[in-house]
Amino acid sequence: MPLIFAGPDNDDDSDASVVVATRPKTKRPPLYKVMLLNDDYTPMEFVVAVLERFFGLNHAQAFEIMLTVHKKGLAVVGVFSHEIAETKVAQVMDFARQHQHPLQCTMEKE
Ligand code: TYC
Repeated sequence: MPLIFAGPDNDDDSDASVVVATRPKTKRPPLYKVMLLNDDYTPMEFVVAVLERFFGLNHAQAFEIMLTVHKKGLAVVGVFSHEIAETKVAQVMDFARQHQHPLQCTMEKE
């Protein structure tokens, strides 16, 4: 037969604090895909130069991604935090505008 004691507690802590295990909410920030779009006018060498300059790709990697964009219409060139993605898009768009090429670069939540 269980003995249930329902009287006042006697643990000397005045019931002042209750420790509850919690799981800290550490939601990782969302990531953004940065994409390059194909067009009929931007020279291939310019796109390769953009990929080397702003995305740290070597020449072979840059050429391969440029060809993917050329054939498929677009490609993801990197995945970044919102702030970094915005910066990359702005850098590419500014550089393309300076050289009067219609190259388009966009970002999208992953
Ligand atoms: N289609 C372009 C050409 O034939 C090359 C190109 C590749 C343009 C990738 C844009 O994002 C691009 N000159």
